[in-house]
Amino acid sequence: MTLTTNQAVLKFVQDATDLTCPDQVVWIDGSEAQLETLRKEAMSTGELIKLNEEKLPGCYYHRSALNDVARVEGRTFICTRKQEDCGPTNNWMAPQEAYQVASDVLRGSMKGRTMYVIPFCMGPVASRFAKVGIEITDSIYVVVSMAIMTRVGKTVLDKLGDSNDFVRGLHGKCQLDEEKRYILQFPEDNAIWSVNSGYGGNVLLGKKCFALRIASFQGKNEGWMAEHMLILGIEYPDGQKKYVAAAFPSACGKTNLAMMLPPEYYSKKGYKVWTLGDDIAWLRIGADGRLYAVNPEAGFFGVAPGTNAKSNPNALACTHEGTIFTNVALNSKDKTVWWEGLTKTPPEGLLNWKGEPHDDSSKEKIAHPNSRFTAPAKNCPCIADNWEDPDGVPLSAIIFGGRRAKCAPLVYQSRDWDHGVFVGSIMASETTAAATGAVGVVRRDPMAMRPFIGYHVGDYFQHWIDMGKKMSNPPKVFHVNWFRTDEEGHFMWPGFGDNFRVLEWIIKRCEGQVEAAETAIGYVPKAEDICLDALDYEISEGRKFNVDTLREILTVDKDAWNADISSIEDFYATIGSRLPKELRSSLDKLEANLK
Ligand code: GTP
Ligand code: SPV
Ligand code: MN
Repeated sequence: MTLTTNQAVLKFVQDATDLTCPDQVVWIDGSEAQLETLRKEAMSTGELIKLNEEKLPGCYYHRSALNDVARVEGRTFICTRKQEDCGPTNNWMAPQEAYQVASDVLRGSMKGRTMYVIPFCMGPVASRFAKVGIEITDSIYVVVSMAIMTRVGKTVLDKLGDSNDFVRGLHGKCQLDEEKRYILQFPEDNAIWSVNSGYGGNVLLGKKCFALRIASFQGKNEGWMAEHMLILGIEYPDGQKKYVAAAFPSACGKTNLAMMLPPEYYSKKGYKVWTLGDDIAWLRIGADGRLYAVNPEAGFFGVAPGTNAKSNPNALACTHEGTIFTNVALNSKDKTVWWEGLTKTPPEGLLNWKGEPHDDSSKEKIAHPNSRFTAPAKNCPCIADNWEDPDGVPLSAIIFGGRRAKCAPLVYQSRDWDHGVFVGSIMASETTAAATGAVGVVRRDPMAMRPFIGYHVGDYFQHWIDMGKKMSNPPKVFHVNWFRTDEEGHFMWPGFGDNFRVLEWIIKRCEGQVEAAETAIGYVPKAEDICLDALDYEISEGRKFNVDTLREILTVDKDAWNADISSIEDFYATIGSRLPKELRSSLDKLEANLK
């Protein structure tokens, strides 16, 4: 039964049906009864495994194909009509060719299968920030995951009415052939086609494909921004709340920061951190000239390894009900899950992420390093009561951050908005398991958006500069690095909950309550202004963190920065004439400062 009379939606579904030839078409209405039927069906085929109902009520286990465990940046394309509009950070394919290539893969691919039509909304349905999409898929895993990660069903079609303004997402698992895997974005057509994958960011089309790649393009044209950012609120003992958004690359700490527990030293005094989002923020300018943030998602697709009762108890609590686990280890005895870092030693009876019995002598990871949980946001013990506010929350600060063993200090502040855009534009980070390819290679990752900017990176930078001109009270811009290491490779900063100490300094700067030292790269804290009270961290055996270590990680190492300049120059050179002049002059100034 169709759920709408919207002619554009019906035509989209009909065209997809004609192409893929499914046995039947099922519209997702958003009801629990329908989702439950689908879960049962997926259990009967092994696509989902029901977990221990007492320990993990409503939770399921899923394995993706062995060759299909992360985003595939090399097979992700921005299909603009003109090649020059896609820019040097993206792969380009001509739209006509892309539709042809994907059609050839999709043709007849749903014979003998069911096609699901998922109406979904990114952002609270009633919000002016919100945008509608329709995802067509032949995967029940995608349906039940989208029902956690977004708002789905009839209410979304009601919001859409007879409008043509929706993103057309077409996903087919096809043969899961990695040689013919394509993640295709058509920003000028509001369309996304994804074939031959069944994994996360490749197939949950509301997430990276829509809410970042397509939405960043929409935002440029409509005067707003779509960013790879968490959103959190800090509550002060007097009840005041301040909000920040932070952009870190994939698997670099967004979920952890968004859900952090402040050190007991602070929580005893009444400080709290509230989560509003852990991955994506849509930003709009309010009538008061401030920047407001909304989380377009409704769930968390979080990295499992490393999550435990100490590092992130809130994230762990999110996963205790109504959660889907993908590519973690399965405890075959009691139908629970495990991953590296959950407990010190693995329990007996584990099947690894590939489904093989775990062998204790094996050096291989038991859970895949990019294994994930898909959990409803409402499960989060620290979810902010206003996380679905249709107007969003006003940002005091934007924080950029990467994984840099050397170079970037613990925290620094930009001189102003334009310089802040520069700071974001020169971000670099070590690659992680969130995408296929080598791990640990430093690459330029501007605003943590390198894989997600749906158009030309130079135009994207210009859009940031232009947004600054429209704000009378823009957020202050900072850069952090939790990942500085010593000569032996140990993390020098405790990180996790202790990152609160840096957040405290950042808000003080926003409120004009603390001085800073002006350096070649921007404002750096005086060591005595970062509170180290009750901080107890052992960097390595016998080596404790102290104020001298803090001084060390606050130092601007001119040699390291000078060495980075040529890589920044090379990156900027690829942008050519579309590089905003404000960024060129910031780089010239940085070079001069470092002399
Ligand atoms: P995506 O979901 O891929 O966008 O990742 P994310 O940015 O949300 O990263 P997440 O918070 O899941 O963290 C990824 C990894 O970084 C985990 O293994 C964490 O344990 C580790 N991590 C997070 N915060 C810190 C920190 O402050 N210090 C250190 N040393 N590691 C951290
Ligand atoms: C990321 O890689 O940044 C993620 C996971 O958040 S995915 O949805 O696969 O993109
Ligand atoms: Mn992410």
